[in-house]
Amino acid sequence: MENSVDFATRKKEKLKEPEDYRVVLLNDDYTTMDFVVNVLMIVFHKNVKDAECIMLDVHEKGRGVVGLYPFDIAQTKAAQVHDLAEKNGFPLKCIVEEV
Ligand code: TYC
Repeated sequence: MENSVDFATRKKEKLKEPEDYRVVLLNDDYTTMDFVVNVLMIVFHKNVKDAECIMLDVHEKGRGVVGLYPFDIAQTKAAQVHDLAEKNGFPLKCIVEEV
């Protein structure tokens, strides 16, 4: 019907969080390439090919977008990166930016 409202769909649309924060990985001179690739696979669920590609891009350009997420998820992933880096003695950093 023309004027009917599908509440199930509307509710779903309303509840969907906007993915408007980007997680950006920063380059440094000390973190190993292998470690960065592993972090990208573990925290961001990248496959090895994509992880290597992102890592090399960050290595060459100084920074690179890893993904777009809702605020809480972006913050959690950044915290996981810092936690893994600290536990392994690397200074790897990533930041969360509003898109
Ligand atoms: N530049 C590092 C090296 O040469 C590798 C690296 C890549 C570090 C990406 C951090 O986000 C990074 N070992």
